[in-house]
Amino acid sequence: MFLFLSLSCSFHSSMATLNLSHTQTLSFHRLFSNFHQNGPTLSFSSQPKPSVNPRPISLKPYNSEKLRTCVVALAVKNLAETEEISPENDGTAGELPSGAGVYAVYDKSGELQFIGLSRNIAASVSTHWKSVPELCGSVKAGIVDDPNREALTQAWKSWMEEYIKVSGKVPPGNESGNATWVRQPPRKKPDLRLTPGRHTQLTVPLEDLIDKLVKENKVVAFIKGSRSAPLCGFSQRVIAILENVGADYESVDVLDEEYNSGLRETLKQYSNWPTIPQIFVDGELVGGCDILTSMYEKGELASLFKK
Ligand SMILES: *[C@@H]1O[C@H](CO)[C@@H](O)[C@H](O)[C@H]1NC(C)=O
Ligand SMILES: *[C@@H]1O[C@H](CO)[C@@H](O)[C@H](O)[C@H]1NC(C)=O
Ligand SMILES: CC(=O)N[C@H]1CO[C@H](CO)[C@@H](O)[C@@H]1O
Repeated sequence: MFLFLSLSCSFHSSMATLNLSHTQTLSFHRLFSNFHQNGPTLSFSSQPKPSVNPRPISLKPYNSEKLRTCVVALAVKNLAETEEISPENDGTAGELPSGAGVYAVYDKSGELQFIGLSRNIAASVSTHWKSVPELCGSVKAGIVDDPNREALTQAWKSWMEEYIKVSGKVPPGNESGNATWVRQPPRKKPDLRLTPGRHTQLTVPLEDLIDKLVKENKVVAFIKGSRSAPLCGFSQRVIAILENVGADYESVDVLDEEYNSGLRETLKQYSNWPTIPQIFVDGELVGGCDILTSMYEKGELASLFKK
């Protein structure tokens, strides 16, 4: 684990911050240039076994940026140590985290097929389960706590390296030109706003605006946060489900105090429902996350969302 991460950290810096022998550094760079060109199957048999000598670690010159990257990678357990989860048939049920991070999909015979990177692991996995069920058996997920682009890439690379190191090859789904797993990011509509802004005096009550909005749009999800970045687990789940069933829906951020000021409380009165998220279809409240989830699991949503 340690050696592995130190390799992955030093890879990013031409001035290696950790003391690696020349051969190790070289073979590592070769590994990665091969990997990026998607060259022939990688083989490590001729490489010398790195001598594990974790001490002393030379961290000079001190560079907080690099150090941070290393620490972030450490936050995700390595692939071998990560617990395997077997989602239900649709790939959505249970323990899968809806946060950002890295995930690995194994087929039913336990072969790793794909290592992916996602802002919403649960949503990505359920997409795979839907599009290529025959290749999906179980999944490992590593949440990245501070999911900036660099940290996510770092986590993805560390799993990739680990897999390549052990198996000598890139996961089949990550081979170049393989479009089985990577598809276009879902089209993102903007979230709807109830008002032109906090500074404008409303001429009609907020309740009327809500009423108009849910009646003029087939499916409306009132959530915390935006559809591209839901801010609570329930909202995330609702979005994941709506995306998964391919619903053409509108989203409204109840926490947007600039454009939807007062919405959170007014909505609860309007619908007589105490919690957010709330999903409306044809102007009627369907319910919140639990109800939507249960309808989704019973396969009742497709007909509900149909015209
Ligand atoms: C790196 O480690 C080797 C032995 O592991 C040692 O001989 C060498 O002096 C070290 N180099 C640096 C720059 O610390
Ligand atoms: C892509 O990868 C999957 C395995 O994840 C494999 O079954 C499929 O045949 C590959 N497709 C191509 C075009 O290589
Ligand atoms: C070689 C390679 O990295 N292929 C793909 C593996 O999966 C990631 C994540 O989706 C893609 O970005 C890579 O292109």
